Amino acid sequence: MDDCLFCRIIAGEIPAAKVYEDEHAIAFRDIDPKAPVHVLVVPRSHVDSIADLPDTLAGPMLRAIQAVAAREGVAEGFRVVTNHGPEAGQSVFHLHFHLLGGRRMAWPPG
Ligand code: DGP
Repeated sequence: MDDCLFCRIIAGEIPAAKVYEDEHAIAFRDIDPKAPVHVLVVPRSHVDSIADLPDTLAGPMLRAIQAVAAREGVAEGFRVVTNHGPEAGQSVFHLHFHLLGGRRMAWPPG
């Protein structure tokens, strides 16, 4: 999608600090990190949010999250968040999983 920020990052039109990529997913550092490790794990194909995630991508996205956690050195403790819709705080409408780690997490989240 031409007007999608993350599609443009995936296409290489907008720079991002990429930390991982495979056939289905790419991952890059969040521009406004909320933890020492804050990576966005994103499907290459455009999906608006988790509400539209097809079965064929569900497993690959989780595998990519596991791989990024290992690569970032937080496999022992990390949090995964995805926001669906403005009410939940979604601001970029291309599915992304926030992978957060490197500090102790509070619960419940805000
Ligand atoms: P959400 O609010 O859940 O839709 O998260 C969107 C995240 O995307 C937010 O944490 C900030 C991040 N973000 C927004 N614009 C950019 C950008 O241009 N580059 C990168 N790396 N991250 C961005």
